[in-house]
Amino acid sequence: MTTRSGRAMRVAGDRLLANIRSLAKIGATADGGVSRLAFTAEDASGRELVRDLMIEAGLETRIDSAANIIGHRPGERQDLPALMLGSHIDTVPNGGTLDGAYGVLAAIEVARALNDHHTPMSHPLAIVAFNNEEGAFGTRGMWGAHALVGALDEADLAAVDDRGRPVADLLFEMGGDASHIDRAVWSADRVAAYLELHIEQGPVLESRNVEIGVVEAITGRSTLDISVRGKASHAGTTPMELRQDALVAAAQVILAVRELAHPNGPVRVATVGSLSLAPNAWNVVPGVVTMQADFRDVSDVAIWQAISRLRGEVLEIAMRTGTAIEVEGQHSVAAVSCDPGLQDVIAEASESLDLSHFSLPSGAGHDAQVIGCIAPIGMIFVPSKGGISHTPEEYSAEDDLIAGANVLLQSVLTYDERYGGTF
Ligand code: HGY
Ligand code: MN
Ligand code: MN
Repeated sequence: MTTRSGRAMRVAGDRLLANIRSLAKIGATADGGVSRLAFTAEDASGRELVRDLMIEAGLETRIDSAANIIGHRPGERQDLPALMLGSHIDTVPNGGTLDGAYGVLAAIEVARALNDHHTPMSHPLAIVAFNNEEGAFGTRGMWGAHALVGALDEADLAAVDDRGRPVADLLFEMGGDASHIDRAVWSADRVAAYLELHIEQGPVLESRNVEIGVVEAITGRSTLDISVRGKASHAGTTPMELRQDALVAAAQVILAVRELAHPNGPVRVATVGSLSLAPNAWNVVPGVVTMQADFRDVSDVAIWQAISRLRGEVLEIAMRTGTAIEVEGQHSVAAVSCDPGLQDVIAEASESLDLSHFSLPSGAGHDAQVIGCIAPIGMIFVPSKGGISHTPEEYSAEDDLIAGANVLLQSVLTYDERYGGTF
């Protein structure tokens, strides 16, 4: 795609990298990671920077009632629905500097490059920084994306986070408004397509020495709340055969969860990633354990099978250990396929930039899979060093980050040229 001056249009790579570094400073941790959890002061500062960058890029910027930050660029055809680009800037605790942030900043850079090169599009552009993708403090993940497609329920809005803070208050502090959450909803006819650029967060592209990932599908996932109730008692005087040790039972549940993943179980991956116990004292037999299990697979049926099998296994563990174990479905997000036409656009854009590309599923969840309820979606990956993510070691080469942003830019231009005349 050439500009009116005939030059091949590219993003301003140095500006993108500088913006990534600036955002990475907000919530920076001592070991090079970032803690910028949704609904925190760090999140609020990061959101301010993103709004400023959207305004600098010439976007008409607003905060919707779900506290999503949305930058609008008008198209030449008012009758066309918007081409939406986005990702998130909130992180996991002590996470990486690129997960989500890269996609938001690259999308803003694409809009700025189009304006710098005085390049109008037929489609309006909507650049979105989705609120609370990581599900901070026990709230639902992809929170802002769920709001945008109208998929939040009363329980989500009435929820209290695991610090005891009502989500409605948290939302208000970020510029949202739970009492008018319906105003955040976009109907399907308003979104032509959604594109998200993201780091792969896995090892596939690096292991194959490929520069661009064309995402075929995004994994489904189910998060379960598991509680184990035994009986706290004196660690010195309670005979082993009389104990109802909640942590011993929980350990068996954790191993059962592990066994439900390949090669022995139906799902691709299974994890118990968070656990708390009470009274959590060295000289007391644990009385209560609460934990969260996460099952993921591109087949929702496989996830359902894993949950069913786990429910059966915890009954046996409870009998064996004299405990009571409850498994409650917390949040599920369905697996979603990426639009074949958008996959072609991304592959062509990569080839036009002489970049190697490879098609793969996403093991991580993304806002894209929720937006997939109302629009065709496409995702572009760049390689993650060592496949590492959600930790301070998360890293992608600068050339790869710039290449991914150029693929996003070219995909936007190709899409607009191909579908801009229709409707
Ligand atoms: O958990 C995930 O896959 C995403 O990073 N929220
Ligand atoms: Mn993440
Ligand atoms: Mn992410």
